[in-house]
Amino acid sequence: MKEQMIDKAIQVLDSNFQDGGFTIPSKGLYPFQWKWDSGFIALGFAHYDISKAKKEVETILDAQWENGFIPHIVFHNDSDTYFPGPNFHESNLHPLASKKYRSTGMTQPPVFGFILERLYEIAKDKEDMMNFIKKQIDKVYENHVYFYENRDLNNDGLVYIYHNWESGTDNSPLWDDIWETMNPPEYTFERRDTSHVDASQRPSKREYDHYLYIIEIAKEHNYHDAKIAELSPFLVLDPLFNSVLIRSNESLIRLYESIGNNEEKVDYLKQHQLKSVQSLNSKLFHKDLGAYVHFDLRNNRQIPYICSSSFAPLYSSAPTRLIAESLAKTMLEKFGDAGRYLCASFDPTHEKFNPKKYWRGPVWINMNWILYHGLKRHGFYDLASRIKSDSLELIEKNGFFEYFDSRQSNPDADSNGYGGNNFSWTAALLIDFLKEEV
Ligand code: 9WN
Repeated sequence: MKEQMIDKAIQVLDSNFQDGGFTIPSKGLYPFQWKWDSGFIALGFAHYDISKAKKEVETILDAQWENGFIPHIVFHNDSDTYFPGPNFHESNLHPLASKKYRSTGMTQPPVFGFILERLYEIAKDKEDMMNFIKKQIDKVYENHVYFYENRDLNNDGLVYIYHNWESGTDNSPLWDDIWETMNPPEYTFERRDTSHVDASQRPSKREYDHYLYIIEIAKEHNYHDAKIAELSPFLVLDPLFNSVLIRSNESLIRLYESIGNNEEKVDYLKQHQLKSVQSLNSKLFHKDLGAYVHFDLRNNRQIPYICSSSFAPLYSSAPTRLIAESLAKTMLEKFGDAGRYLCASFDPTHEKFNPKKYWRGPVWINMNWILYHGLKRHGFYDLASRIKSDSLELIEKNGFFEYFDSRQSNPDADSNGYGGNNFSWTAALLIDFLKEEV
């Protein structure tokens, strides 16, 4: 069974790999290269085709801007199956944008620090992988410097995101209260996603109006960071984004230390790391909820909802023993009742929970991978192995979907699999889960 699943996953990945040296997340629905997808996809390749793994990382990092920024989508081709595409985003408005690739002017969680380290663990030829890492690591470091120098508004080590697409958890109920503070125009545009996926599993038209409006504001100011910080109606501290940054800092520090001769960079990372960890715990941990929460900087208020991102700091060194215990307890009590697969993307006990709609409830395999490693790191082995076996069961029973219904007996559909099918990171992380001993 294990070998069969791995073979199927390899087929998914290989058929999504493109001639340009990058992998699309899913045919039709997502026809370009996405930043955090790319990192997870590289892990899958690394177990059976190391050159594709390296190519994937090399290609996305090649799209880095002169200021260290790495965009969330790189438009390698002219596909018209996705909206909004390159002509809407107009990354060339920014004076330091890549001249080689068209892209968006927003980013996604900075996964590449820990991805490089995991690639090293997986690689059989360590020397060859270390040579590759030596060539790429400064780009990842420059990306972290970009965040700390441009997006750390309060100089406390926490960096903001200015768009829900930067969070990776695009239409989470977390953002509903922010949408209420805005009144964007009703844009006329042709959605492409709903011709690939049932509309009941995707964001609404009105939600898209909000998404586009934030980009329009950023574009009016040529994607200038300081202007975005001043004017964007969406400005949020996200525990997932920040803990991924912290976790990637850890990896960069370890890798630079083993490479040697990089003291200045290591010092820079260590100093910022200290602040980031302290602020994550003091500003984003919500004691009464027993979870990390998001903070809305624009409206100066906490967003007091629990979602899968609330537990992501477990993947980093940030949580103290007490915080880690409290996170595991909340996850088990609210998200882990019998009859439910772990881990729903939004609090299943909350009225805003929707088991079928995108980030408003379904289980996502990349989040499960982060949570699995986080729980294990902090010694919660039972919960960790439940997340792993739930992930494998969901994929085995339903296929390589983008997201899954967390209800074990699902009254609404024959399959628990939703969104895009033959989805790359689902396949890649299944391989990494099954080959974990490496
Ligand atoms: C917008 C590619 C991406 C993921 C995101 C996921 C979804 C895009 C969309 O697909 O977002 O970036 O059009 O819905 O939410 O996490 O990286 O797989």
